[in-house]
Amino acid sequence: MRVLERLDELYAIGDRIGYSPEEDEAHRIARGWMEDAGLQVSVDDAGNLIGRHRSGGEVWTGSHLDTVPNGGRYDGALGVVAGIEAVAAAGRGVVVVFRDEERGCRGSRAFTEQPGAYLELHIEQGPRLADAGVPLGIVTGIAGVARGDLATEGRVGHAGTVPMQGRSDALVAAAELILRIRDTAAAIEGAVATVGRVTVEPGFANVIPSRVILGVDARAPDADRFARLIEELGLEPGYRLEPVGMSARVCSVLRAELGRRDLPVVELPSGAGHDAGILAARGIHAGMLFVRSLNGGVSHSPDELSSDEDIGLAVEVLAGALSAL
Ligand code: HGY
Ligand code: MN
Ligand code: MN
Repeated sequence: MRVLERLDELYAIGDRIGYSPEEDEAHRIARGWMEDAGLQVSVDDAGNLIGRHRSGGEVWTGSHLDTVPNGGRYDGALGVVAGIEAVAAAGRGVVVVFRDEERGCRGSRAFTEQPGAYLELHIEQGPRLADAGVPLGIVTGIAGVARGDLATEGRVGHAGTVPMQGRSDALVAAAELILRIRDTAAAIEGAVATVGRVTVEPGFANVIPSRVILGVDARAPDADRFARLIEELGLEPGYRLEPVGMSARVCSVLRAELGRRDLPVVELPSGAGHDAGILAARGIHAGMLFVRSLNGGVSHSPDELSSDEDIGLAVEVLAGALSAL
């Protein structure tokens, strides 16, 4: 299947950090695929790649081609490759490739067009569909995400001469804070919090740390729990996207498409952030179709996996839904 071959071609580039030469290379390849499909190609000021079917239509689809370091084969890329197929099959509509989704949806936040509707296919990146034994799912909403730093202070000193009693070690304090962050999120149903980055100053093994900065990612499925989590963490987010619902209109078209194929309808929230969330927050009718993750739902990892059969079905449902929208 051409979709799988194209996913392999993109994966072979390796890491594609936002606005890197590798992301540029992926956009160059995708541009060629759009042109081969007869789409009219343009690039906006943020570097988002747009392919318009010559028959017109304001129903958009797409995703992103950037990745996290050592990421998976499907995150983002599947929605782009499948989107090109689906717009070509539907004979109308637009496919967009947003820049730099992983570091804060920079491309979609700078995007200025007003699609009539937007539908993104994405791998689930979690275990829910596999646990339910179904290939596809309809996303009901996208969790709020807040990212920011929390710091601890200590008293710098010589690692060999300062007695353990009376030390003020910033990294020991950070270790205690990381456990408090974990417990705070665990106490709020559906909330998650992660410390993905630890910066130790001055960072030599023979110096008692004077300061530690923790990079925190905190998420929750609705506004109340999101606000509570941020407050209880004492986080001042440098990046904050509120929880957002998906379009009822797009969800009902997806339900109909699954029903037409006698497929079970499972609806689920997304813990991962997506470009669709940026558009939905702007009032655009945005929705998402998830395809089942295998391997326990692992993502942001080379072990990310979906089956060829599920992907083939997802492309079909996407094309049908774009036509129906
Ligand atoms: O971090 C996220 O939720 C997404 O993978 N960018
Ligand atoms: Mn993604
Ligand atoms: Mn991702």
